[in-house]
Amino acid sequence: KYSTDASIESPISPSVKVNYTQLLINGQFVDSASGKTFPTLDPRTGEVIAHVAEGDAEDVNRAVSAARKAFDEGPWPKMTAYERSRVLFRFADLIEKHNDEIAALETWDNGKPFEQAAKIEVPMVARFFRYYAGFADKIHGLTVPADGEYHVQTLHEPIGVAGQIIPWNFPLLMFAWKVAPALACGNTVVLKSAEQTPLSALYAATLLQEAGLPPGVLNVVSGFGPTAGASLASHMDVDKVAFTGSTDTGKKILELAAKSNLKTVTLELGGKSPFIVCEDADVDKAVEMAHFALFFNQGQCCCAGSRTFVHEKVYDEFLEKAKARAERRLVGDPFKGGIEQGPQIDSDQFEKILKYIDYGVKAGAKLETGGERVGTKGFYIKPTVFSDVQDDMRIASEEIFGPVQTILKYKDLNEVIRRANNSRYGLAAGVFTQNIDTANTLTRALRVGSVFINCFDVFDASIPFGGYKMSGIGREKGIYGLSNYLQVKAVVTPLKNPAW
Ligand code: TXE
Repeated sequence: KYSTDASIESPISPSVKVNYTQLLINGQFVDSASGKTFPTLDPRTGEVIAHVAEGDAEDVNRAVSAARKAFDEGPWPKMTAYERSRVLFRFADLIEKHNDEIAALETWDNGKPFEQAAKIEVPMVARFFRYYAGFADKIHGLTVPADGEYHVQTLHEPIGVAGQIIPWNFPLLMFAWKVAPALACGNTVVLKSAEQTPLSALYAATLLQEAGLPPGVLNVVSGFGPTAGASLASHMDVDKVAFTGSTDTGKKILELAAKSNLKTVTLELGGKSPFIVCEDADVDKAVEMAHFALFFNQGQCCCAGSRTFVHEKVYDEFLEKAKARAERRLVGDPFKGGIEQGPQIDSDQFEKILKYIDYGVKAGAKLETGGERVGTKGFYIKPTVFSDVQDDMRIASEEIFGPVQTILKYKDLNEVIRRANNSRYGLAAGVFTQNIDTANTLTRALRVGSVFINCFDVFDASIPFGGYKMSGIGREKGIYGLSNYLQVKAVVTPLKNPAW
C-alpha cells in the first residue's frame, strides 16, 4: 500500500565535499569575529555535515562596509552594464558546469530529492541569472513631456547596498531570485542565508567571484535570524532589504527597517493557497496536479496548494484517488533515483507538522492516510491526507509547510470564491476546470498574486511572483523584479530655446 524506501535507514554518501564554511566578506573567506560556528545538519539523519562560521552584528557591519565601499567607489555600479551582464552570464555557465556537485550539496543540506535539485532547480538558477544578465544593459529611463520650458528625463539607478535574507526551502533558487536582479541593476549585496542551509550560497558565491565579480559586491554572512538577520534589517547603511520567509518574521523585518533608516522593503511571505477543483475538471489530472501542488518539495513551498477545495459532484472520486496517489508517493533517501519525497528540513519543522496533524485529528477532520513519521532516523513524514476539513480548523487556516493535504468540499462557485478568499494570505491559487468562463471568473475574483489554471508552480524567470494581503509586499521575477533594485531620479533642465 504505502511506498517507502529501505535506504532511509542507511543513507547514501553524497558525492561532494564541503569546501566553504567561512563567511565571505570583501572577497575573502574569513572566520566570524566571535570565532563562533554552528552545525548544519543532514535532514536524513540529523547528523552534522559541517560546522559553519556564525556571523552576527559585527560581521554584518564588516560585510556592509565592504558592500558600501564596493558600491560607492566601484567598480561594480560604474562598470559598463555590458561588462556586468557578462559576469552574470559567465556565472550561469559555471553553475551549469558544476550542476551535479551543487545539486548534491543542496540535497545533502536540505533533503530535497537529488533529481529535483539536479534537473530542475540548479538549471533554473542558471536560467534565472541569464534572464537578469540580459536586462543589465537594457535598464533605461524615460523622457517626460512635462509642462513648461524644460527637458525632463528619468534615470534608473541602483539603490545601493541591498540586504537579502533567504529561507531554507529552496536555498540556491532563493539566492538566485534575490542576487541576480540586485547585481544586474548594479547594487552590491550582503546576503544572509538560512541557518539550516548555509552551504550552497557559499559555493555559488565562489563561482560568482570566479566569473569576475569584484570583491565586496556580494558578501555572504551565514548565521541566525535574531542576530545576523536582524542586524542586517536594522543597519543604517543598508539601503534596501529583501526577505523571503514567514509572515511573523516579515513583520519584524518591516519594523526594523522602519525603526532604523526606512530602507525599502520587499517581502515574500507565507501562504495558504486554495486549489479549486471544479465539477467539470478532468479528475485524474486534477488529482495529480493537486498532489504536486501540495507535496512538491516535501510540502515546503510558500505557495503550496494547501487548501484543496473540491466540488461535491466529484468529491468522492477525487478523494479516493488523491488518497491512493499519496499512498503511492515514494518517500526515501533523496539521493536515490525515483524518490519523490525526502525528509523535512529539521526537527522544528518535523515537530510542527506532526503537531498540526494532531490538531487536525482532534478537530474532527478525517485522517485518510499518513499522519506519522517514516523510519526511525531523520525527519521523514508519511504523505498525509485529511478529508472532511472545515474552514475554521487550524489545518485549513494556518501554514503547515509539510506533506499534509487538506481536502474541503464545496457546492457552488460564489461559495468557493468567498471561502478561498477568506484567508489572511493571498499568494497563489490553482484552478482546475475545462470551462473558460469559470476560469475567468475565478481568476478575477481570487485575491492572490498568481493564478495557475490547470497547472501549478510554473516558475519561469519571466513570471512575476509575490503576494496579496499578508503574503508579502512587492513582486520578484520578471521585469517587475527589477523595480525592487532601482531608484528613479528625475532630471529637469531648462530649455535655452524652447521654440525648438
Ligand atoms: O522561518 P523564518 P522559519 C514559514 C513556514 C515555516 C515557518 C517557520 O510556515 O514553518 O515559516 O520557518 C531569518 N530578523 N516559512 O523559522 O524565521 C532566518 O534566519 C531577521 C515560509 O525557518 O521566517 C532565515 O534566514 N531575519 C517560507 C529567514 O529569516 C530573521 C520559507 C527565514 O526564517 C529573523 C520559510 C529576524 N528576527 C519558512 N528571524 C516561504 N515564504 O517560502 C529569522 N530570520
